[in-house]
Amino acid sequence: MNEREKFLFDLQGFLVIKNVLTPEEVCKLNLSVDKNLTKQDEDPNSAVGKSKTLSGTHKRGIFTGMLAWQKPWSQPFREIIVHRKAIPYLNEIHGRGWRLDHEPFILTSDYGSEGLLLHGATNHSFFGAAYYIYTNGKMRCGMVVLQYQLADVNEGDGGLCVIPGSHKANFPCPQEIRNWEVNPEIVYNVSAKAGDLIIFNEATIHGTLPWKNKERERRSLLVRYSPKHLHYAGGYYDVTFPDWVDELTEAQRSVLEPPYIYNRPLLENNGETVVRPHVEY
Ligand SMILES: O=C(O)CCC(=O)C(=O)O
Repeated sequence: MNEREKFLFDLQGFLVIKNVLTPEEVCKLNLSVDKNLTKQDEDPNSAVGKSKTLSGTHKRGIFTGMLAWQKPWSQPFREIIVHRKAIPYLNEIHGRGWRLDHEPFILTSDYGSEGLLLHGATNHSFFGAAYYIYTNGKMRCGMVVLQYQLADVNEGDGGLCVIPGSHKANFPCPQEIRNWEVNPEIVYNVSAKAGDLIIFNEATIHGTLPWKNKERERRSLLVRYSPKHLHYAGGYYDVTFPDWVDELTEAQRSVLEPPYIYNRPLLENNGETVVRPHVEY
């Protein structure tokens, strides 16, 4: 993570990193999805409350369970849970030791798909699972989201939106803003190309805007990580099961470890797995 990226992530609570995935990696991921289209569900977590501006004609779509899909379709998703280019970012913002918080999922939208109310812990009251602190020259976060775009998103298409800087906000976010009904100018629809990676903090106010692009559907892969001592959402894979854990690399298994500190396998920036005799932060 270079100085420019550190400045931007600290300032905005999110960061766009161009071309993290090669066109071949994007192709492989998309092919796996295309071969499993029948597994797409309506997203049960989609919620627009009373917001008229976030509503749509139907719910957004979701794919889950990709790590356990039939081979070879699971393989690109297994590779992505420890992507070499993502490791240095996670080491910088979580410090030494971090874990896959729960299973990756893919959000999809087509024309008319509804959005999702804006949400995020901010700095309003300390929430030990989603936070942002800067101390002794280091950033530290609760759960963060790595969103790999598998299709282009132009500003105005809809999809992921954020309120830049809101991870440091001290006052509660008014409901009208969470509904995207007033001050839409402070809400940024994050544009990115297929292969780009967006990292955002769960403390940053974010949500989903209704999908407006008639020609292209949304396809975003979300992989969420927490620091080594923390677990946010239900449904994490324990490294002691299921069976397919044996098929993973040492590095991939290390991020499925449950939350704990002592003698934890840690990932070096070069992808090597190490266990240190002392606790590292
Ligand atoms: O990428 C998006 O559309 C927002 C995802 C999100 O906030 C969520 O699913 O909780």
